[in-house]
Amino acid sequence: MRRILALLTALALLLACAVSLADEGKTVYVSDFSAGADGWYGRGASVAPAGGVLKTTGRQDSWNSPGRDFALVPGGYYELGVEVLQEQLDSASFMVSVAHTVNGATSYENLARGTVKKGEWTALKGTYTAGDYDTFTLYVETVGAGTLSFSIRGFTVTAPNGEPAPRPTEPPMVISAVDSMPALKDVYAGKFDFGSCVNMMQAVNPVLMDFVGSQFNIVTPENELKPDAVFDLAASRALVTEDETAVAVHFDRAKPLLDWAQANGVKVHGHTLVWHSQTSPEFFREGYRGSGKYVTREVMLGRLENYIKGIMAYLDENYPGVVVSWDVVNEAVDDGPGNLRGSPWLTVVGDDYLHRAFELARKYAPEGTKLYYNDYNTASPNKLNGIYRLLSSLLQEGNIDGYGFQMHHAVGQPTVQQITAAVEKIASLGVSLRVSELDVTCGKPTEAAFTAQAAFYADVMKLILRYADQFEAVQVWGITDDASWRSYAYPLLFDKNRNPKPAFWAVADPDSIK
Ligand code: 9MR
Repeated sequence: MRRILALLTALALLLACAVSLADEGKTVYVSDFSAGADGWYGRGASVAPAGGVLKTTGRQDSWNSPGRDFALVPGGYYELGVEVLQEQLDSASFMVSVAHTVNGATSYENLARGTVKKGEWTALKGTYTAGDYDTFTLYVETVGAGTLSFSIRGFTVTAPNGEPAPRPTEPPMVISAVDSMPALKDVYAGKFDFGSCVNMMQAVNPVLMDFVGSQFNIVTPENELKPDAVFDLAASRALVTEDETAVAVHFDRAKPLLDWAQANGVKVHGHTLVWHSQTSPEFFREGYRGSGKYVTREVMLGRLENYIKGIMAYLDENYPGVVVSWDVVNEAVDDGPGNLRGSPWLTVVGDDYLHRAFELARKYAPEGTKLYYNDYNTASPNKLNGIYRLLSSLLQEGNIDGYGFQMHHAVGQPTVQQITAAVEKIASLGVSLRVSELDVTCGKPTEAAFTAQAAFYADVMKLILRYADQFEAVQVWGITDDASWRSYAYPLLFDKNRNPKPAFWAVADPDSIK
């Protein structure tokens, strides 16, 4: 039905809008702005048509743009063209992008790119094969240059192969078992929390989030509390003229999930305050300039303090009690001999940077917040020894509460015996434990692969249950197979239609698998 409606609307659009059908019926849409905005509107900006041109002003962010809704046909192949003019910068990069929605969830793709020199009308051209979405909004945005005003003219959408045909109808999506499934949060209630990671695009999909709430009682923002999402480079640069240690933070990407968690009484695990990866290189440099020298240890510790303080203060004020635990430092041990891995933190602060991070997290986190060190490949012997040494040293200062085993595994790799040895060794330190990022790849989606995957999940859960007194949470790293960072190997508990896989039933009842 959705596709028939899309096709009918596409045909109606063909007949109704300012279309040049003269060239053999192949142009789907032309906007010359001669008769007004022609359905274009401002996305976080103001748009005004005049003399065949649409001018966009009042932008605050790079996505602020002129946009228009199009009834594209899923599966249809289109060519896009537009001319862009800007008169403020020597040159600026632009993109034509599409925002599409399916079941209320919006996602984005960039379709054409180009550099526009000051005062020169420049053509951007691209192609797009429309995906299987309910709605499509095409828009023209800058890459950075958030406040730049610009004009567009001659926006065209062409179907060079003739009128695009709708994709053959696929069987409707079946969500069969949801009502009759046990909830993992209930299965493990009283032992440990059970959760998943959730990203921003998922957090704004109410249907999906109802499902998340039905299964899980703790969520980790997949990327939205990482330093590259939270550290506000432009605002920090503005502050740093007064004080080299000043840091500005923002939570634009994390807010949808935090709002949902707060409204639904679901706990949040924060990931991550300090990491060698996904941290702006400018964070470590004078004036927050890429060309600046590394700051001194003292300045960097001041920045670390202000960063952690800013995060904790914002969350405590706006989401009191929601974030119950943090990965204070992520993945600091190398994969070789188990020493501290090279990172700007190590270079600029020195080898006590983890100790200082935990000290500051303890100082500013609300009382009762659990502070974790989080890492992967714990079952590899050298790394296990390195992690053990690090935890022992952090424990001497008393600011760490626990260890997070990421557990990104494949069926049988590592072996359950190796994982058991790792859990035993870390558990012997007496710290809290969590499985922070559990997934188990299984190769192709065959019955045999899913059965082997289920058996491995069951073994891991049996192990965790033996240490249930120490484990505070088990969290899978993703909701459905298609949304996993390793979607190519089907690592999670639910398929793309949210149907439970054998792995789900194994986790829900590990003893059912002998
Ligand atoms: O799942 C995350 C993926 O969306 C990101 O692109 C990636 C970028 O680093 O990070 C993934 O999550 C990682 C987590 O933050 C730390 N442990 C490994 C996870 C998988 O790569």
